Amino acid sequence: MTQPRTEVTVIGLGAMSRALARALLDAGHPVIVWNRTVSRADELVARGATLAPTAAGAIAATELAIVCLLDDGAVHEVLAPANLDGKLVVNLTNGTPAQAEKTATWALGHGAAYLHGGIMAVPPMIGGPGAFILFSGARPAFDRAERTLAVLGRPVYAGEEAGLASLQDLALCSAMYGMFAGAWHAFALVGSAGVDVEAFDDDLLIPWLKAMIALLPEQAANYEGAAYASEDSNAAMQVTGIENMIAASRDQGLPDETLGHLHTTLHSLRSVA
Ligand code: FVH
Repeated sequence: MTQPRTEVTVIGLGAMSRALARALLDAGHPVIVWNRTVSRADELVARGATLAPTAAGAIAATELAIVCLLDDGAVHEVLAPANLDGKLVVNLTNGTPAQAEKTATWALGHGAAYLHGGIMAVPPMIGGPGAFILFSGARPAFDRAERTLAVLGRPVYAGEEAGLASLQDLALCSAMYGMFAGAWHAFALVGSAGVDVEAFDDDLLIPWLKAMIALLPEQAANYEGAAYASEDSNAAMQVTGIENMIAASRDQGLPDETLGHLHTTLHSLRSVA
């Protein structure tokens, strides 16, 4: 006999929460939704979700509430009037570890179990094989919800401290934005000389980045501070290369801020070597 699927409340219906609600509905979960802008629920109601008139009402309707709003301020504003006693609140709103710890303490103080999450996916990836979600908080709370949360993406337990998921989420996003910032700068550099940016991306940049990713395990194993150099790629040589990148950017009339911090960190590494 098939088990009935857990009822889930989804608070917030931005691009991400709508994707979360859709994945839950597709997996057969009854879903109660609430959003400040009511019209954003239309598509989900048409798919079978129930729209609650208030956030407090949506939270009262089920044992498990997933909250995914713009920021920590919105979370507190929306949850303040709700009765959290006996609920499991899973907060997937991006924020700092300190905010997660504070919200966890607040939710536990109101009788709820609490998990904080970091979604490592963009909305179209939700429910697909590439998505994973970091969770931190009490292990029994994670175990209780894991099967339902797995519908959204691969659940990864990050530890008991509520801030650990956010810490790793922000670290992963920092690495991602570092890569994107470098790529955007590279597009600007070659584009400024009339090189076909799409061909550059396909033929050169993507294979180059894939090859460089293979160096990360060695860098992680030898990580000692904020930068990395080796016998094969010493710091002084890297500083010279970065100075050339900065000079070329200036010659092409482009900003070079994304390179400045690399120059500073590698320069300091050279001075301690
Ligand atoms: N979308 C993405 O690519 C990323 C992927 C990784 C995880 N993030 C985080 O997910 C959170 C929500 O992001 P989102 O993409 O859904 O964001 P929006 O589409 O801008 O929707 C924002 C929702 O928050 C509601 N909201 C904002 N302020 C308030 C408030 N003061 N009171 C009540 N609700 C508020 C907003 O409501 P409305 O504007 O529709 O009325 C949306 O429901 C976020 O933490 C990302 O970092 C997404």
